[in-house]
Amino acid sequence: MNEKLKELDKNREDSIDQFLTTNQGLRVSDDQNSLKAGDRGPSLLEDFILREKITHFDHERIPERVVHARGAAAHGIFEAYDSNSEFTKAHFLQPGVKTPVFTRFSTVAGSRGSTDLARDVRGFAVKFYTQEGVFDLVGNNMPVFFIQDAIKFPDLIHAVKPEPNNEIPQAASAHDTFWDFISITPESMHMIMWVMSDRAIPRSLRMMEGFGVHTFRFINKEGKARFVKFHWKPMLGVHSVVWDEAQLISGRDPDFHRRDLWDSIENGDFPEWELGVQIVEEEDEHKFDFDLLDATKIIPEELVPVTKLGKMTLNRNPDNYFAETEQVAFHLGHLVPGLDFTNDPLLQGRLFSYTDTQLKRLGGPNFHEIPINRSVAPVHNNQRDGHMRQEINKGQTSYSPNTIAKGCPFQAGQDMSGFTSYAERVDGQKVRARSKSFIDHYSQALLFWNSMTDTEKTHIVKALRFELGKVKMEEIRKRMLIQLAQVDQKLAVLVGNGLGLQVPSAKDVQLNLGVPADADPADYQSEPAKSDVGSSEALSMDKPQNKGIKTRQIAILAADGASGAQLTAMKEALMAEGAMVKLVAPHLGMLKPDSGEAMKIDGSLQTEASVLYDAVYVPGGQSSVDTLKQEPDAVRFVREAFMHCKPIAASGEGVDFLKATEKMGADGLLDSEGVISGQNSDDVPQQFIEAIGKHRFWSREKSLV
Ligand code: HDD
Repeated sequence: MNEKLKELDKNREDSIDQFLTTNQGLRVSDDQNSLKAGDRGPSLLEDFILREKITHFDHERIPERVVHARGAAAHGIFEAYDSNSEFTKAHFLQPGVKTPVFTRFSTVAGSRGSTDLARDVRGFAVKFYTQEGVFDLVGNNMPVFFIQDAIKFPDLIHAVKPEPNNEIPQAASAHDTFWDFISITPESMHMIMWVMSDRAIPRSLRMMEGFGVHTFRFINKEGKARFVKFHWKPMLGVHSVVWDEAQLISGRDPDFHRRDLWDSIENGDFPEWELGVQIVEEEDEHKFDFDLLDATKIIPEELVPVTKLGKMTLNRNPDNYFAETEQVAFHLGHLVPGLDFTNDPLLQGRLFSYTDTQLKRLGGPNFHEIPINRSVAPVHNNQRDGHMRQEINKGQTSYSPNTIAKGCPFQAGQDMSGFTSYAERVDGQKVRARSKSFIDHYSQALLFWNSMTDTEKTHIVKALRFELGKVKMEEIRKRMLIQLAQVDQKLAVLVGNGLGLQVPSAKDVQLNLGVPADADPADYQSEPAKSDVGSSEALSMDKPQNKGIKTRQIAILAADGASGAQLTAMKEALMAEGAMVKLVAPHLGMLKPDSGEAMKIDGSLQTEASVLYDAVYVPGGQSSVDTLKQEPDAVRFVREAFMHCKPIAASGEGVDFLKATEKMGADGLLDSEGVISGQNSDDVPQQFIEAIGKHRFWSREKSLV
């Protein structure tokens, strides 16, 4: 058990074999009836047991996070690799050091009860309980952001949240206010490419990358500073679902991502990520054609590769959602020696916002004492009192300097792990302005577009058609087409085709942006995209990742009379590769195969759908196949798997079922890539496993580009 989990133990409560008590420890003899004046009479005010129970209930809710309200989290461990000391003195990054972590993933726009499958950025926040204090790496699953300056954050969030008059739509950016804002915020265009890409609809939280977004600093023992950008790389590869599937999952299982994270940890399939950094020497700060302080820019991995620092393994689910996942409080200002900030104006504003929001959300300045937030490094200072103070500070003094307590608690020098800010030279006039080095808003949006495969480009075009299709005001759609044309004319035309709109001509750009007359044009304009931006392979997800099929969810679709031999052979082969196999049948209970013992059915066609699975297999057995053909839900199961480009396999008579499905709205199914149909059933498992490893077969989709 890691140190943080041990520390949490003293706060854990378990009611098994215990008496029910009030909060004062009084045993309660009747928790079902309130105290009344006669059994048909009014309840009595003196019933302190009733009052305590109801009062506590009345106060159960705290404000949800103003952004990132919906999330799921897990405990784990981070183990540093061998080679980091040269770059940072941070203790948790020294060779072999193991540090407890608590990691929370989230969507951004939706409320606490919204669907996991919203098209949205995902938060990726990691709390490291290091020996030198808490370090929070509060990032996202996309490496850039919508805006360059924190002062615009409330506007961005007001625009994307449900509209204030009718609180519609929930957890969706597809509405007028969001696109109104975006259409006159060119700096958002790079991020828009990411959010409209498949990155915004991950297959699972375990298959997402994470990014610190801003440029931070590493400081080593000698005091040498370097710029760094943080990356989390999932060991299972980076994968997404398709948009139609995301929408269906939102109905079938809005907890899809949360459940997947929970289940995989319960099953012992611990999610893992490698942490890495792109390192830039201080003297190279200005060698790029973008500004390292601009959070709308990446450093292409081709220019600066990612150096791996260590591995995070999430290996324990929380015991209590509220106590841990809801009350965890992240903050960029939770920092340890060996790390420091930069002057990125988005980062600088965040440094204020996170403490402020915790004060509101968790109710006072003692949120660091809530068990999940407590540092494992000892805490001693002269801060005192406040709502819900837990610590019982001893002694006469709570000030510094003092003599009565012999100067305690002491300040620590650098050699005692004391934090000192990096002594960056700062020299400038006080101005409310944006650096001209932030002005190119389109080149990296084009870099992203160029780096996508045709499939990924098609998905971006469709996403934009969907989002802008939900926008009611035509002038907003047109302004968006103008913006997109600044990135790539073809992209704008393709989106325009879907909207039935011509791309307005370039000379209308300024006119149509609707820039307020008194605005500073620098906030709204950009240099045109550079012509030679090239592409970056690291940005595409549509490439062989060779990560196997571990933890992939596979449905075996069968009915009574299915071939016991084929079913068992497939199940065993898949499980040997670490996949999770579920038997789905028309009814729950036991399935009687044509040979061997009855098998437990994991889900019926009433509760299951292929969108909840990565692939589907139909074994032979005439009577099984005959039954399935009569079940519209079984046909739909395979048809949807086909539409969503998933691997499908059948053996023996199972192939007849695929033929029947093909006739019912799945044209070309049997000849498609990723569909394995073998009368010779022995080969099917191996081919199926290879196909699942490829995730999706996009050749089934109509390309738009
Ligand atoms: Fe933020 C929460 C990530 C910009 C203000 N943010 C929050 C969370 C994540 C991020 C992952 C959820 C933490 C959790 O799980 O509890 N935020 C980002 C990233 C940003 C970013 C990667 C840009 C690079 N955020 C940003 C700005 C501001 C905020 C510019 C304000 C000026 N963010 C907040 C907040 C939240 C928050 C209001 C809401 C709940 C919380 O902090 O604890 O303070």
